[in-house]
Amino acid sequence: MGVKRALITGIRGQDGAYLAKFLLEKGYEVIGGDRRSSDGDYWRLKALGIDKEVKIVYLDLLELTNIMRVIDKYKPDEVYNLAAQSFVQASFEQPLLTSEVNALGVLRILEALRVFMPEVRFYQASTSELFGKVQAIPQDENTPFYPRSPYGVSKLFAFWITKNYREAYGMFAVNGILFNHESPLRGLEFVTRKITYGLARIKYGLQDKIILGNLEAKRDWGYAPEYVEAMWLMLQADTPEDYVVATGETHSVREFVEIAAEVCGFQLVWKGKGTEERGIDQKTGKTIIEISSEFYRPAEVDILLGNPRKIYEKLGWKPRTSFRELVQIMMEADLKLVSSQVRAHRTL
Ligand code: NAP
Ligand code: F7E
Repeated sequence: MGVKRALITGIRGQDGAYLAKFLLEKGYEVIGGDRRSSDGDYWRLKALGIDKEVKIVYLDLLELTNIMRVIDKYKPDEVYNLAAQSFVQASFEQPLLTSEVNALGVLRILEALRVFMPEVRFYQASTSELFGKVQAIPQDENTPFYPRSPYGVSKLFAFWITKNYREAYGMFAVNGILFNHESPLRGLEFVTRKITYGLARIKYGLQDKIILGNLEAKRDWGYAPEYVEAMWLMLQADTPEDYVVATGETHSVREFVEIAAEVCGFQLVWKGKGTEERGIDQKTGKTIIEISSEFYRPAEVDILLGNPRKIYEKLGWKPRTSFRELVQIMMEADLKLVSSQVRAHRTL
């Protein structure tokens, strides 16, 4: 068999970059679908040193004819649909756009594949947000869904339409139900990166504090480069099935802040309650964390905790990075990044 060709939608995102690197290392030819934007900087691909190796094509999930042309032209062996409006908070402000991209966008791809390449292997980026107001702890492949945001609801449609195309047309179409996964390439608006980048900037005197929302929310946080490997394994399996991908541990936003602050060298103490609570650095007496209702969600997902037993038993995947190591990796990367930004600014 010749070189395998993979099409990754959402190539500019965190997972797009890590998956592209992983597949290139496996000898794949990687086609990266990118919705056009005025900003041509593929910073994540550059950070991984693969910006020259990925063939970028315009691919917007809102445009069926665009999807059809790309699939017909490149005829990929595997399609990884990672493109999405992926920020839960924004989905409350842009529910229609979120649904157009995350729900109907998936159907557009599946229809194009059904017409041009029904033999393709298709991966859909499903999410632990499907469990939302959780009906069981921990959550596995049999736990009923109860999404709590327009994002979660849009992904519910995507989950079922993927399963439906598998059952109705015999397509190799699978859902990876991935719990939160983070890295130094995470977008700055997600809470983990907001904390590590914000603390690094405080450390270097570039900002005074970080303003957060609900510190009690708990998530099952894993390390993104390991999660893209799980996506690939699902498409190499003998039969198309859906899998939960998680660490099997849950931690609060508060714990994330505390470990990140410690790695950064702050001595964090908490004072007050609710939106009046403050995180103070004991060494300087300065407030470095504040709380604002602006960052609370209209409907919150209080706790996510996944059970990855099925993927371990059937495909041999398991997480390798602990929660503390993840926070440390992200905090150290942001300290390095901000330090280089400060140096670059000084030499201007
Ligand atoms: P991400 O960093 O937000 O990347 C998503 C990418 O989708 C972005 O590059 C974005 O383009 C692109 N996109 C948005 N609208 C599009 C459209 N209309 N057409 C084509 N591309 C579009 O997200 P991620 O963290 O890598 O996550 C990858 C996928 O996994 C997403 O589907 C997400 O919902 C899902 N997921 C993520 C997690 C997680 O913890 N990271 C967990 C479960 C599931 P721009 O760069 O131009 O904005
Ligand atoms: O929020 C709380 C917030 O925005 C995590 C996406 O990749 O994972 C991600 O969705 C928690 C929530 O991620 C702030 O209320 C507190 O409880 O980092 P997040 P998310 O909503 O879990 C899932 C699996 C996906 O599929 C999504 O695509 O942190 N929180 N204070 C805050 N969150 C943010 N963003 N900002 C705060 O200031």
